[in-house]
Amino acid sequence: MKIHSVEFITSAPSLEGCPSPDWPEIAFAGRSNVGKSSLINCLLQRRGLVRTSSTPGRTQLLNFFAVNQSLFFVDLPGYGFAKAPRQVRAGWQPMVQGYLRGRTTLCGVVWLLDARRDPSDEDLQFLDWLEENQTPTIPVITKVDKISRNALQNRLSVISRTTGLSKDLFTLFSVPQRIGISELWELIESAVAANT
Ligand SMILES: Nc1nc2c(ncn2[C@@H]2O[C@H](COP(=O)(O)OP(=O)(O)OP(=O)(O)O)[C@@H](O)[C@H]2O)c(=O)[nH]1
Ligand SMILES: [Mg+2]
Repeated sequence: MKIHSVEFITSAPSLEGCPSPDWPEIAFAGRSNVGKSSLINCLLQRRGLVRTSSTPGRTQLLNFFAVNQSLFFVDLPGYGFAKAPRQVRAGWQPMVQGYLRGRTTLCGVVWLLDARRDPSDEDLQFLDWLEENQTPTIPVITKVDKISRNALQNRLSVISRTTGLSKDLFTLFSVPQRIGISELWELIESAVAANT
């Protein structure tokens, strides 16, 4: 995908606050700190576009970006941040579930897992929602630069077993090593094409 323009549009607190659904949309989800914002910056070749941080749980709204004036990218708030204020944690589920259920132009969710971690209960719960909603899901294992090739094969087996998703469905990704960018773009473009 050739990126001509990228623009931050808005941060929405709920489905009702989302921009008018004029374009197909791809959302990015995963536990807090998994690397959603970094991956979006990497796909869009804009280093500082989406705020990333080493402090988990900073992005607590639905953040909309316009890509080429024809596609929305949505950086969803991460789950599993135990230290977030209770109010924030309580608000997360209705916000994200409302969005997933109600956003008619949502073509797919890029779902990120950390190469070094076992999928958590929250990861599996989130995958259940995606499956219940029949939301096309693009699973990604990110931060693959953090472990050896052998370790990665083992992690892929564990992740595949716990999620019930076959190994070949996962796209391996690394921001610093720029692994997976064109593969992921292809999957995103297919998801958009299948839904428009
Ligand atoms: N080594 C390595 N580090 C990464 C990679 N992707 C992200 N990181 C780092 O992981 C940390 C968290 O990244 P973010 O992109 O802010 O994660 P996030 O999922 O947006 O986090 P929240 O917005 O808090 O939910 C940052 O320090 C990133 O630099 C990767 O592929 N490899
Ligand atoms: Mg983020």
